[in-house]
Amino acid sequence: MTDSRLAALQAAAPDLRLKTEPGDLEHYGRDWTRRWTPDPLAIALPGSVAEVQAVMRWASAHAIKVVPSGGRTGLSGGAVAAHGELVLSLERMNKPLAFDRVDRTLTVQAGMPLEAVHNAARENGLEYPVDFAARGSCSIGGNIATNAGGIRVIRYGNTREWIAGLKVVTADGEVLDLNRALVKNSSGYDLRQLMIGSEGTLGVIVEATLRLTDPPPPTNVMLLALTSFEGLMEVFAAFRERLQLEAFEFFTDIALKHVLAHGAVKPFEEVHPYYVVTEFAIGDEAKEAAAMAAFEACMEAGWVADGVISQSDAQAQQLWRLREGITESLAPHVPYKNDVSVRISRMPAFLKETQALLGQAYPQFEVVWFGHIGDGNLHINVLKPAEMAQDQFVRECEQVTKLLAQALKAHEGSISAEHGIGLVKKPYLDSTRSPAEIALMRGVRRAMDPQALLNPGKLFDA
Ligand code: 2HG
Ligand code: ZN
Repeated sequence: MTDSRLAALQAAAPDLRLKTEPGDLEHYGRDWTRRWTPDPLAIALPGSVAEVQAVMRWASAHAIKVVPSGGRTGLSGGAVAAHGELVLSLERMNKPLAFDRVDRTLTVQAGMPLEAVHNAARENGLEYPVDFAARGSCSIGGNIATNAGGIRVIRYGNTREWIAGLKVVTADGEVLDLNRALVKNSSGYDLRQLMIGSEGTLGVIVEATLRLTDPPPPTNVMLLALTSFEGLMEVFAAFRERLQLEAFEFFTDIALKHVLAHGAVKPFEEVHPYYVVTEFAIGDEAKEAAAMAAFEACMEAGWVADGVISQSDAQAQQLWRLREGITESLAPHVPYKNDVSVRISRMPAFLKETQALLGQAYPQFEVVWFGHIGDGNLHINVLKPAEMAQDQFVRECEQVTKLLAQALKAHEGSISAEHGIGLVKKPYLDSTRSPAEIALMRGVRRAMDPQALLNPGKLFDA
């Protein structure tokens, strides 16, 4: 370790683990976006809150920029370190700390993977209900920093709903213990909520107290083959009116083609243009009859051409794989990602307009549509043709994202439904937030991190 700044850090925190090998710099300096060349100063892997404090005190004293880092599964470049920053990885702080049966809370370190959080809750007979495909690799701290959504938002809401308390280390190394798991706390600004979704720009989340809920009811998973895009929201209405939906997700035939090529099991003999995976509570005859009634109503109306309902857990997982495997199956094509949302009531008009817009804009590209249609959230992935240079591809996609951002502004939607703004969507923040809002956000940032040390360049330029 030749850098005198790193020697000073090691002297301040003798047991702090630091890595500077090229392979480590590359591994920890990038996230799933893969667009930027990682170039961090070093990787710090603290084992305690005190070590995180030591890192931030040192960073403040030496004006070193710091990228807080979880599982780096983000898709917006929010965890990239490409300009000599110190990566502050919470990877070693990955343990459950306390369970409280009366409060129904689980306190965990921020580096705990989401799947381990699920398991810890279940070991105590309860459920942490936020869930998505990256569960095995992402960390709860990263989920909180981006207010992650996922496949069960329709039933349980976003991460924000489940955070009872947060422990945060500030830019200058203070510890804030926010809300302390209180149910009621009308004592001024809720700084806990401000931290949620702040993308590592206001503080380093080191611990979280999560609310837990009852285990989910028994459910069935149904896969529907749809005849038209227009019918999509009608099918959603037909199911939501009759059933307690746990999930309602959509994808196209192009998405199906890619997951099947990745080993998923073909659901129907015939090819259909659109598909829905829905999961809903069952358990009594009335609910089962309601599910059949919803299905039959959609068949009669001509919106649905075929359907299959899970007969076992294994089959339910097989059906879910068709939706959850999409991101992984597209990764080799280096997709340009859009993650947009509008109010559910605006979805039919927005879908129609966007489909026309993208049809004209991208005749030369393969465009994959999927997402959490029941939350008004669409993922639009544009695939890079193999022969096209990455730079040119991104430039062309950015032109189209500008048009998409204009459509979102008109429909009062959001350029980032659940992935965050990071670096990727920074140029379009003003399609979703007014100048007055952005000015206030900058003011908050200045108040909490006057030297702009934390996650520099993400969300907006400080
Ligand atoms: C999902 O819903 C994730 O599967 C990833 O949010 C979406 O890859 C994407 O664009
Ligand atoms: Zn998603």
